[in-house]
Amino acid sequence: MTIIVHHLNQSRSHRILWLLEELEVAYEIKEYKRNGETMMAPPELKMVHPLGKSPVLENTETNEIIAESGAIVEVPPPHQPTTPIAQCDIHTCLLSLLRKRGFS
Ligand SMILES: N[C@@H](CCC(=O)N[C@@H](CS)C(=O)NCC(=O)O)C(=O)O
Repeated sequence: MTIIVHHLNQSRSHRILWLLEELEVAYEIKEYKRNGETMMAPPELKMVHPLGKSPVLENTETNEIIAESGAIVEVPPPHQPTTPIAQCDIHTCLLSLLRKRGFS
């Protein structure tokens, strides 16, 4: 089984990399670079996400593709956190990131 994170630089996709690292799940990164002038994602990302957004998680064994960082965290098919602590840590992390960006 291979997990691929379709990762855009300077994006919330970092949360998913953090998640997989914390869970010690092996994964590969497919990198996409933002356009230096517009800061938009490159068109190639639309091959995996209709709106060209990141993060996207792909399971090459099941051919499942999940978009939306919240959904990836809530329903990570091959690497479901098995302990409530793992789930709690993930949400704490997301919450603190949102707070840093001015959301309450
Ligand atoms: N609600 C989505 C938002 C996805 C999203 O907007 N991603 C941004 C990066 S944080 C993106 O791909 N932007 C590139 C673009 O719009 O061209 C999620 O949480 O995954």
